[in-house]
Amino acid sequence: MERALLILKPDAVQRGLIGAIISRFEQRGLKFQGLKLMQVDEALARRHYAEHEGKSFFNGLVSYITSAPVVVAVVAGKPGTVELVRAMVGATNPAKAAPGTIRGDFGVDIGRNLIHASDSPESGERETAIFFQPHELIGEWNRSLDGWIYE
Ligand code: IDP
Ligand code: MG
Repeated sequence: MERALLILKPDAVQRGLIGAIISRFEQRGLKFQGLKLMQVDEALARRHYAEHEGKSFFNGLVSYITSAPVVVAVVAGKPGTVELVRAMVGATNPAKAAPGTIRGDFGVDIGRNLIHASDSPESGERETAIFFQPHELIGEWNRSLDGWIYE
């Protein structure tokens, strides 16, 4: 299974969009392996976004992601799942994100872009490991409709 970490950022939670956003992944047919509400602290934010350290938006990004609770989730599917999830999320800047994507349907500002999604299968594994303990994840579980989603 290929996995992506999702973070429904503080703006998504504050705006009451948890259900609307989670629904899209369920409706697409992706399977959740983990899901929780949490408060991200500064150390975790810096670790997660380490690749952006030193960029002009880094401090604002850390403040944003630590400003209020988030929902974190791991979604899994066949190879290609990370790319599919990124397509559902849309461009980083919601003002440029296509309608039909999460950012393109719910956001307008790059600093309030609602959701994080891993950008590669390797990032998916790295980020899953920093947000979830192994016992918080259900790796393999059967869903009766799986045969109607994958041939
Ligand atoms: P991504 O979330 O689409 O993968 P990245 O380039 O990895 O985008 O940037 C991580 C996050 O940093 C973005 O989702 C956004 O919250 C924030 N960010 C990126 N660029 C800017 C910017 O120019 N201004 C403000 N925030 C930014
Ligand atoms: Mg990124």
